[in-house]
Amino acid sequence: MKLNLFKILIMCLLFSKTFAATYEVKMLNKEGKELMIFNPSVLKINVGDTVKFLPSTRGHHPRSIFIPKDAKSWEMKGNKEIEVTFNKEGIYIYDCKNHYVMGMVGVIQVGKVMNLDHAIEFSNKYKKKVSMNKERLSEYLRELK
Ligand SMILES: [Cu+2]
Repeated sequence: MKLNLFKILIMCLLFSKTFAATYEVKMLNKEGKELMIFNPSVLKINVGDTVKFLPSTRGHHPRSIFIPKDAKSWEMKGNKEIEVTFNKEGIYIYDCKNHYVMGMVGVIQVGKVMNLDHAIEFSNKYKKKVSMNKERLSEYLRELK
């Protein structure tokens, strides 16, 4: 009996490693009153989780623009959905290459918040390039912690 419990415990430990979650982010022209938006635009995930960027409507082009030190950047190719696995903890900011001027931006927090000061600094410079929904990124970053 004891041995069985031990086996079960080991199995649980092994499986918990392989049970990384997959999330989906939609790229939308319109959602309610909001135009050119990612949904969800703020995502909190664990290290090792994957995010699929779905081309729900055509013409969007997500790409990372701010990532933690030693993390990998990403960019969508063509109109195909992309899957990104996040192995480094911290805040990631991405936007849509075609609609960033309209404030099409998103935030992913992987594990603990580690680089919030840098992210805010980045956001303050970034919003100079944005003409619509200028405050979106700052608002998104305020949701972290
Ligand atoms: Cu777009």
